[in-house]
Formats: sequence, structure tokens, C-alpha cells
Amino acid sequence: MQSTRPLTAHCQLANNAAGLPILTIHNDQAKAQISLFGGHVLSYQRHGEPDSLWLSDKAVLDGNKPIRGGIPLCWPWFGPAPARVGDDKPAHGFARTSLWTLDGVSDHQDGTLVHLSLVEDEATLALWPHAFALELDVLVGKELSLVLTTRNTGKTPLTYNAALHTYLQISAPEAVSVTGLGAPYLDKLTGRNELQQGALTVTAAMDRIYRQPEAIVAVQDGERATRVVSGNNDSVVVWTPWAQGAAAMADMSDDGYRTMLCVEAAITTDAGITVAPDEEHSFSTVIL
Ligand code: TA6
Repeated sequence: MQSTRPLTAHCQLANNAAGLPILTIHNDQAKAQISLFGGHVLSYQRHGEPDSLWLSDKAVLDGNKPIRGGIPLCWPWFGPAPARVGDDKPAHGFARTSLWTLDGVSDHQDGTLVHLSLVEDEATLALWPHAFALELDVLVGKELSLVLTTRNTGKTPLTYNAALHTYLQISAPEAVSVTGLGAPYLDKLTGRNELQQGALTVTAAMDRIYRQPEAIVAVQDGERATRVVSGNNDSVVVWTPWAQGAAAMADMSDDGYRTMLCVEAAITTDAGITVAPDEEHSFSTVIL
């Protein structure tokens, strides 16, 4: 880290070796790091516990590609660009590869609150012809809370999809079972709609969109339980690349899949969410 700038009693800003601005928060409840590149929560660790989030030991942290791990922000689309957006656009949109603005940091009794924002510029307009104000509010406390708000500052309606693409750290796939996902899901690996029978266990590559999740998805990992609480989302995405997928990613070690599982609050319906001019829409995830 280069020159460090204290912002509050519990938050400082410094550039990493590649010159990317990184917020470091260390308060009574937890510590966390947030990259302004991507508006990207990189880590969140309650004192005395392991980090709740997984970050690849091969993550690229120089701004040249999305960061592998933490909580990437997939916006204004999820996965390949939908037909309404057009072809030849980056997967998961452009929020995770844009430099966000730090609007404010404040310490409170229940944690440190960070406000980040992103607005349209030439680069985003070339990909998506809409004026917008995208805001991310992150509370780092005994829970990690993210609220992503899409405000339409343009003159025509905009439609978006998104995901708070949380990479949870796990001890080992065989130690994990997941409940609260609901039954119906789309298996993106087969294209088939399926029904979840009982708790989900992690034994192979998975890329699933659960259409009727409960508000609380519980990830039991041996003795440790993590809960992912989602708000105003329409689905929860569960992904693991497994061995073959990990081996194919330059920014994931071949065994990296054994210590991560993505559980993502998402908006994945084909229709997306349409926001009228001067209106806004928010959805959230809380890791506890
Ligand atoms: O959330 C699951 C997913 O959509 C998978 O299909 C896989 O592509 C994953 O996201 C990671 O995408 P990325 O572009 O970050 O490699």
C-alpha cells in the first residue's frame, strides 16, 4: 500500500501497488477492504472469525479485469448481455470494471457506513445508452450489509438485471450444506428447470438460479453457519466452477474451487426491473 489517508477513526484510503484506491475499515466489530475499482467489497472478517468472503490468491488487482472473489457487482445486466442491450458487451455489465466515487464514510455504534456511487460517462454510454446514478451503501459491522440502488436520471425508462455476486469462503465442499433456496431452479449447465430436493450439497460444478428463495439462505460449513439475507431480489444464484472450471480460469488456482461457493442475491428475470425517469430501485444482501 502506498500513502495512506485516514478518513475516519476506523477507515483509511490507500492505493495498492497498482495504484488502485482501496478502503480499509477496522472497527470494533470487524475489518474489511473495499476497492473503489468496481465498488468491490474484497474482504469482510468479524474479529475472532475467518474471513466470510473468499478472494482468489490470483485475483487481478490492477484494474485490467474484474476482481475474482469478494462481492463483484454485476450491473446493469447479469451474465451475457441480454438481447435488449446488444452483442459484444462485457459479461455481467460494466459496474464491476468502473472506478467508483467515494461519497462518504462515517463511523457509527453499529459499524462503519460507506457510500459509493457511479454515474454514466462516455464509456458506459457506448455500452448502454442510459443516464443513471448507481449507489452502493456498505455497512461493515457485526454484519456486512450491501444495498445497491439504481436511479434513473435520464428521460426514458431503463431496464436492468444485476447480482451481488458474493463469493463465500468455505472450509471444503464436503463440509457444506445450503438451505433456504426454495425448490424451483434453472440449471444453467443443462438449461433445464429442476426442483431442489432437501438441502443443497456441493459435489460438482453448479450454476443455478433459484427462483423462489427464502429471504435467508443458510450455508452450514461444518461448525460454522453463514446466512445470506437478501432483500427485493427475485432470485438467488449458486455457483461453483468446480475443478474443471477453476483450471480454466487464470485468476483462480486449480484448487481454488474447494474454498469458495457463490451465493448471490440477484435480479435475473428476463424482463429485468424497469425504472422510470427520476425513479429508483434498490436490492440488498446481508452476510451474517
Ligand atoms: O454467477 C454465476 C456466473 O454467472 C457463472 O455463469 C460464471 O460465469 C460466474 O458468474 C463468474 O463469471 P465471471 O465473469 O466473473 O467469470
